[in-house]
Amino acid sequence: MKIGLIGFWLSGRTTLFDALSQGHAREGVATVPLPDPRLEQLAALEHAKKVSYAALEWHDDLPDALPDKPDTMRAAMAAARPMDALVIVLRLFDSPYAPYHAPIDPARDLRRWLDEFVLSDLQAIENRLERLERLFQSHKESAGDRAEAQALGELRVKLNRGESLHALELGHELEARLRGFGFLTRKPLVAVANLAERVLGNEATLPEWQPLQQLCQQWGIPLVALCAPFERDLQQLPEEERAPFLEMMGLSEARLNTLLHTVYEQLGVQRFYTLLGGDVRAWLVRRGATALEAAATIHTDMAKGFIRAEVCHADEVIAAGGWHAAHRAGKVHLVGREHGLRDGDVVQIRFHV
Ligand SMILES: Nc1nc2c(ncn2[C@@H]2O[C@H](COP(=O)(O)OP(=O)(O)OP(=O)(O)O)[C@@H](O)[C@H]2O)c(=O)[nH]1
Ligand SMILES: [Mg+2]
Repeated sequence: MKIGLIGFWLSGRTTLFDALSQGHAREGVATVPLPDPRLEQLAALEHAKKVSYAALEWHDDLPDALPDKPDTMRAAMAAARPMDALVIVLRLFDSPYAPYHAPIDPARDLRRWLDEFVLSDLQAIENRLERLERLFQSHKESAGDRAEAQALGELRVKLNRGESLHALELGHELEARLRGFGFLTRKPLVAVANLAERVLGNEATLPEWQPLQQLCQQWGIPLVALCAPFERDLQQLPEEERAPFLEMMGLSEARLNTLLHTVYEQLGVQRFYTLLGGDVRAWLVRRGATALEAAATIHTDMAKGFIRAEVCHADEVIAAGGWHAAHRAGKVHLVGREHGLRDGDVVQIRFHV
């Protein structure tokens, strides 16, 4: 899944991206594994030869955007559409190099992005409705076109009222038709307040914090505070030195992990695990996915030849001391294709080819 970093010029996007990618990036794109202690425990119990984390694809290749240059904003919106989620980096540190809009005001910046999302989506809706209108005039439309026009009309009303389209349930068919638009106001969003290092951990005392937090709450956008250069430096330390370093700063966890976790939560996905031939692996599926969807994620042949799946939650596998032990303890269940998986299930597909 693609995660796009957006932010105004010099907000610290690339520094954050460097912290995420740790130098393993190509042309502003990096595959970043999701931290997963359960996977590591499973791997240890199964004596895995290979451990494969579920990963997200982070993008720092969206064009630079300046709030007072509409064409740069439009270009950024166009590049953001294909993303599955957007992380909006907001400057909350003072910098002599950031010449745009002098006082620091992350709430203003976030509002500016949200306004742009609304405008951009409205424009896309107008364009599509115009085209549909022409189709209706020539009486060549299908029932689906009619339903789409109606749905788009409703979306337009909501956007004009300044409401987000987040919570909107459209039904399977419409959802599929509208997916191609990549509506920005429907995307999972996470706001990042990029702080100066000296206020890290005390961000709530900043005068800019309250209005930002309020705006985020109003829009249902989770907010993560971090200092991008600090996180980048932290990642460069050997793993065993990170915890003491964080402690010294009065922090319990790397904020980068908080960000990864928050993005994961917003994506509407869940994890499942496979233990195949010494490769212990985490996969992502949509939240509430069935055993058959899990099979299809692994391999189309597994879905085609699906017979049954063996399922046991990773925590139970770990508690039992491994997959075979979980079997012996009667913890592994045999389920059919429609069985809904839980976040963290270990899944073994039985199939014929
Ligand atoms: N004090 C401070 N400086 C930061 C922070 N994050 C980034 N910087 C500095 O701000 C400058 C810009 O950072 P970048 O990460 O390149 O910002 P960007 O958003 O990618 O900028 P563009 O790609 O040019 O739009 C660099 O000099 C960073 O070292 C921060 O949290 N605190
Ligand atoms: Mg950059």
